Amino acid sequence: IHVDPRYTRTTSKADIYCTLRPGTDIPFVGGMINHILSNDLYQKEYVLEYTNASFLVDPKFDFQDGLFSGFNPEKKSYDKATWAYQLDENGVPKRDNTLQDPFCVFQLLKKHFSRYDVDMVCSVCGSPKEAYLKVVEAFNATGKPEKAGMLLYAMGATQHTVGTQNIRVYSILQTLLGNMGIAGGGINAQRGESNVQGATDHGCLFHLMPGYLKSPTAEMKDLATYLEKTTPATKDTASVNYWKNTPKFVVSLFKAWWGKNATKENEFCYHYFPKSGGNHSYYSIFDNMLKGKIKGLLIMGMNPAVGGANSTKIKKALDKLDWMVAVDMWETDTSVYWKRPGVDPKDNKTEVFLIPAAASVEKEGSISNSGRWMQWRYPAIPPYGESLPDLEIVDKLFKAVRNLYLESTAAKDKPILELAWDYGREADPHLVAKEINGYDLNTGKLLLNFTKLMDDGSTSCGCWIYSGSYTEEGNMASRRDLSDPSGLGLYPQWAWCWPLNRRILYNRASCDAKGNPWNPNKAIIKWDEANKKWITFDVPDFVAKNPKGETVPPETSAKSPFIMRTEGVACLFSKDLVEGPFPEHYEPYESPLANAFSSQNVNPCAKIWSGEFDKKGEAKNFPIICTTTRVTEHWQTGIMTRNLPWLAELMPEMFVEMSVSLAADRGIKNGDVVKVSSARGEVQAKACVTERLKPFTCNGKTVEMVNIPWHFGYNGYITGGPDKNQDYSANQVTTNAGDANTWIQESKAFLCDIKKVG
Ligand SMILES: Nc1nc2c(c(=O)[nH]1)N[C@H]1C(S)=C(S)[C@@H](COP(=O)(O)OP(=O)(O)OC[C@H]3O[C@@H](n4cnc5c(=O)[nH]c(N)nc54)[C@H](O)[C@@H]3O)O[C@H]1N2
Ligand SMILES: Nc1nc2c(c(=O)[nH]1)N[C@H]1C(S)=C(S)[C@@H](COP(=O)(O)OP(=O)(O)OC[C@H]3O[C@@H](n4cnc5c(=O)[nH]c(N)nc54)[C@H](O)[C@@H]3O)O[C@H]1N2
Ligand SMILES: [Mo]
Repeated sequence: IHVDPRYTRTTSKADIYCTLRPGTDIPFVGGMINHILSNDLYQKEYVLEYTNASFLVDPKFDFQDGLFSGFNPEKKSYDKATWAYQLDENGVPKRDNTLQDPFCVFQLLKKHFSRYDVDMVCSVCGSPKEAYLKVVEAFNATGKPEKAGMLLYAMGATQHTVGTQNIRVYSILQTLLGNMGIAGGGINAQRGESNVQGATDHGCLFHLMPGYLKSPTAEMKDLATYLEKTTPATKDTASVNYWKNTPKFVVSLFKAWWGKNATKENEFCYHYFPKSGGNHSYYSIFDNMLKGKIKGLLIMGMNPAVGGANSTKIKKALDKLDWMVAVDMWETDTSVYWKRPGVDPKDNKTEVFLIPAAASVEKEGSISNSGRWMQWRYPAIPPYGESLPDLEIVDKLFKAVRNLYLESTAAKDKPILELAWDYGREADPHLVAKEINGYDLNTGKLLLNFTKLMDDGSTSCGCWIYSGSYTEEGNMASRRDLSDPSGLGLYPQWAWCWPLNRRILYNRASCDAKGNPWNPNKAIIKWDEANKKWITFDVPDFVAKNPKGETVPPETSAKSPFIMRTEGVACLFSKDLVEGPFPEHYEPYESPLANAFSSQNVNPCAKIWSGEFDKKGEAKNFPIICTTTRVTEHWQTGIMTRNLPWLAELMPEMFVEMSVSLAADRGIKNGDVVKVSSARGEVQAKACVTERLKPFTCNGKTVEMVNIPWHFGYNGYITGGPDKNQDYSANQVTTNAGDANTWIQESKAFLCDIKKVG
């Protein structure tokens, strides 16, 4: 089943295709949820036992005209006090197992999504009813216990002001259908860059430390306060609440970083760790650069002059730098921004340094894929010329910085001088991998896995979820055994998977409370009642044996199958996101239509930037929807593919895809040069007039859409637009208005106008 605004190469392989207007996944899936709830298609036992459907919510909780209770219009944020459970005298959430109480999660969910009826949904999404119903019927049939359904998504879902809630709505759908934790189920984020999974796992996000531990903020004055604020607690004794182990993960992390200098007395060097204050995400960095608050930039393997949304603002921000160090394989559009078309290098004050980086095939290390498999790679050839692996570059950089402080006795320099940094003369990736796995500091041996971590300083671990990846038995990520005893494609001896080499997360949910698999033909784990033991094809996601080595019967783990949730169950209602406990449809920041669901047009908590270069377009000037996508022949900002003659020949220039009707309306023929303009800027490219794009009929109105591949810039063999001396790149027209939770840009749905040139 393919759900996409455009008919693509993927669509040509699909059994069922349904189009939708960019930015309308919540009504699309909301309608599926409504269909499940009105036709009793949810997996009853699963929903009752393994979700918070029966939990009672505060009767003061409310939802009116697109807003949940607790909204503060000045701050554009919610006070979440009323989004809480009713608690019994022991402080445990109250339940109604009949699911009839008007304030139980199930009834609130039903009420919320009852507004998403088929006609309303098809009108908002612009989806043909017949195709929509085919999707609904086929996918919702997977609610039967023995059936599985999987949902894959990537940037079509995330790059929206409601991006996080798009994924939330998928998770509610999959939970109602009992598709989480089973073979062939789940929600699979298709990770893009080869190691984007590893990057987030290891803390390359400003608000997280490795292993998804929350970064301390300035108010958290000491380690005790930090641990108290970030370790979830529950009074429900049935819930495993695995994050209760946070102190063990955090203390072991600080031991990995500051080694013997981290002691109980100095709070394991908690005070050495920089405290986060405010938003330091991608667009915030460039906003602060433009304001002159950031003077220097070290940029490693990234090309924001082409990849960043609203890239005119990005380039203007780069102009403000005193210095830039670019670590890359070659010059990128970003490192030569000072000589981009229309700019005189004499006007630029930035000093730019290039440090040559080795390519992925020239170095050793691991990458983690979308399935959390950590796979070890070996160099195929030595690094070219003077280039070095990034690890060695960072190692040399750190050592040089430390040398500058060697004489210092100032307290402020201790975090650098006392850092445990010892990966050899030429940094050895194996030593890094071992540090990540962690050590028993009493014996000096590598830890078996994270169940051995302690919060007293006797263990170290650079990323708790990877503990078990490099043990005394060796490097698990380098395993290459293709056996698959379950026949389910788990390949447990191929590479290594976090956590604990568990291939399917929450696999306790693949069986009923008694441990019988919902689908006996695809069992991952099952309880053998005759012999009173678990039969397992995957590492169980529950305590199958207690610390004494005794088998734990199924009833115990059935109460907490979703061990990472404080509640122990999957959450159909959750306080975690900023704009509401249920997903609600809001229009994109720039939309040709008013919201049909409420008078709240745009996500009330969206991240809206307000500066000289952050203009919003209105439909009266920019009536056409624009989206930006990839083509197979190019990679990302194109700097790795636009210089390869074969790929350049296959996909030689930027183009604008449009429907036959829009082209006719604007007097445009296939191959004509057209100008696409938005409130942020304009670009020129050739028109690609195609039957694959069709206008949408929404709320009785016809709306057109165009699409631009965003791989093109000004540096390289092929560049954006018909004129090599022009600065044309899709991101000059995109908006960087952001999702409310992650601040990712809305580059899949914004407004433009289009005209034939000349
Ligand atoms: N050859 C090649 N492969 C790549 C990349 C590359 O550049 N080149 N990049 C890699 C990276 S980093 C990533 S993140 C992935 C991205 O992989 P994808 O997300 O698959 O790629 P995109 O082409 O950006 O967008 C996906 C689709 O989303 C659709 N879409 C737009 N708006 C909506 C919407 O509101 N709802 C829905 N349901 N669909 C919508 C678009 O029409 C488009 O077909 O690809 C990775 N793979
Ligand atoms: N409009 C619009 N904008 C988008 C998107 C979209 O769909 N639409 N997608 C977004 C997405 S999902 C992504 S991931 C970003 C990508 O944006 P970027 O990450 O900025 O783009 P890349 O071209 O992948 O940049 C990778 C850089 O790393 C260099 N490189 C490659 N290997 C190595 C190495 O081993 N070491 C070092 N040091 N450098 C190396 C390459 O030469 C290149 O310059 O773009 C985003 N921008
Ligand atoms: Mo990506």
